[in-house]
Amino acid sequence: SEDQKPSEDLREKKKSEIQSSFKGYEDPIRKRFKMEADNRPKISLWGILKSMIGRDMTKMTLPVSFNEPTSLLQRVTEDMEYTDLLDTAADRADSTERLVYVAAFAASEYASTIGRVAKPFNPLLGETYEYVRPDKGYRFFIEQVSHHPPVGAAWAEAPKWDYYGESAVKSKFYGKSFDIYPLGTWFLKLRPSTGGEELYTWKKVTSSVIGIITGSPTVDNYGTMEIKNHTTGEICTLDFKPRGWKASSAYQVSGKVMSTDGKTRWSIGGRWNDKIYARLTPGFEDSVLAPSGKQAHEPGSSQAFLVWEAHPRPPNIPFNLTPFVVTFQSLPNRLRPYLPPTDTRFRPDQRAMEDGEYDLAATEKNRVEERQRAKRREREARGRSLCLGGFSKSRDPVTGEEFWQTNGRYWRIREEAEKRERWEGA
Ligand code: CLR
Repeated sequence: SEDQKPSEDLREKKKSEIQSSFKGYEDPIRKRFKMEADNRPKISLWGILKSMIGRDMTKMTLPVSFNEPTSLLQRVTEDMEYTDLLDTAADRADSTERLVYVAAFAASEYASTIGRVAKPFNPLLGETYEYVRPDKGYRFFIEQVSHHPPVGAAWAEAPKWDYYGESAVKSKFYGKSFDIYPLGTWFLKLRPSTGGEELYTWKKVTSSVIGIITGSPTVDNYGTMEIKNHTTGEICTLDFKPRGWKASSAYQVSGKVMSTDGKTRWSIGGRWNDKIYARLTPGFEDSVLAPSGKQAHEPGSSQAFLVWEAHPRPPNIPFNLTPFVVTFQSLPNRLRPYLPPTDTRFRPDQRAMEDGEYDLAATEKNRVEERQRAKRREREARGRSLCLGGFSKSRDPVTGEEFWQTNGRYWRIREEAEKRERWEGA
């Protein structure tokens, strides 16, 4: 069975599967937008929101100047910024140490939320977004599989891991804060150097816009995350502290990795906007060995080591985006023929937003949404299946939780699109 196979076999197999999807990504990644700075009109958030207390996000219509030039599909793609942590995790010989890196990955997803009090564009039903990084060895795909309620199904693959899950949120505006509760479970299949495959899951914590009334809106993330290795039974808990009144509690995250007997192996601490450290519980030093047989960290120390550090945030990027996000909407000529018309990169409204043409963005947004309604009616009439990614709802046999399983349809059609020089089935 797959459980026992040596890691090289499993990793090689995946590597050869995803290789052909790297086509189209030969150009260097994008470094900046056309526009130098966003001159968004400064409007009071409270002034606009006060009439919407009690509503959820799907029932709030906001001027396009509250948007940022990303889509919700791309906000999920932001999870891919620190996948090097997963590569590192897979190469650690000790399972509790792997869990430290996986947990750091789960927490790293929040670093990019700082300074981003803006609404991403709502994906249309059937909208897709692919993001491939040959330099990092992964391919990522996400598709909007439901409109009411909005649901995105995501699937990422690399030689050492698969990461997949459902992006769906519940949201509510309480007046004081605007809270977003993610619903789906995220799954990670890791192929450790020691062989076989491991399954990890976790759920995302609450994101919240606070300081709306006082006029200094900020994004906070809080709650407890439980990252579980279902293969070994080991658990990591991470506690994201709510910002509160004291500046010192902002961004704080702390937690521990426990072995199956409930003993704490590692303590984890730091700030999710900056750095995360881990410290081995004294007495466990001998059991954590690097694959080479050398001690994984400085010998004899129960000193904290740096697990993760956030990438710098250059201050001059429009909309307070990260350099990683700036690469998302780039559309080089070599990539064009590989993309289906449903890809977010073709949305004229988002493109206009990125170029700072806000009025155009607003009219294009209406046009796109209108066209989408017409297209949906037409498609329903023809009874065509919508799902390009070949997603279907399944239940994981190990955790018992629901998830969107893909049959790999998207990447298969993409490969054939090359031969036919156009997309079919979109
Ligand atoms: C959180 C992680 C989930 C996917 C997801 C969905 C909705 C996103 C949320 C994440 C982050 C916060 C978010 C939210 C939609 C709106 C909200 C971007 C990425 C912003 C901060 C709200 C802005 C407030 C407006 C009134 C301007 O997997």
